[in-house]
Amino acid sequence: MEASHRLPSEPPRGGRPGELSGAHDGSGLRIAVVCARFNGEITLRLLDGAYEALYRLQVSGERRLVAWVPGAFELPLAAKALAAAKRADAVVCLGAVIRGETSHYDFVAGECARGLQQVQLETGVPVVFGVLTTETMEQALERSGGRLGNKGEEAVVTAVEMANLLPQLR
Ligand code: INI
Repeated sequence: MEASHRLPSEPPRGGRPGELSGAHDGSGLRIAVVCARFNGEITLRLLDGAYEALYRLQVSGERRLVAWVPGAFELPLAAKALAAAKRADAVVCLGAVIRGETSHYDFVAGECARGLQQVQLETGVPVVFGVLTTETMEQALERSGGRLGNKGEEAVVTAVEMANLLPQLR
């Protein structure tokens, strides 16, 4: 597996004096997942990966929430509602934007990424961009449980790490 696609499952650095890092330990955390139905063949695979990581990092069943939205364009609004209501310590957003023949892809992918970044900066709640933006379906399959890992799984690891880091920074 290429190094750049490795699952970030190594314990984060932070052992030296003055270093801070978020543990990969989800026990006690509330993690919300928002999943887009568009390109559902892919997003279901991302969600499977997310569930695996939630289990592995010990996020308990009653502290998880999964919400479905129509497409990636709707992810920021749902993430904002969850984050603003303080229903989660981190929000994981899953989607798949696959380039078609029109410029629709650019608007959906761009607005989704911009919106999710805006939500986390405005609310202070980590919002993770678990959205595949690919040229082809094959590339999306490779990154959703294929030979290049699973972006949904990686997104949950990032969410747990950030949710554990942020209280230490405040
Ligand atoms: N939504 C996606 O999640 N992925 C796509 O690839 C996609 N494309 O290419 O059109 C897509 N479109 C729908 C969009 O997210 C909204 O649901 C729709 O425009 C209604 O607001």
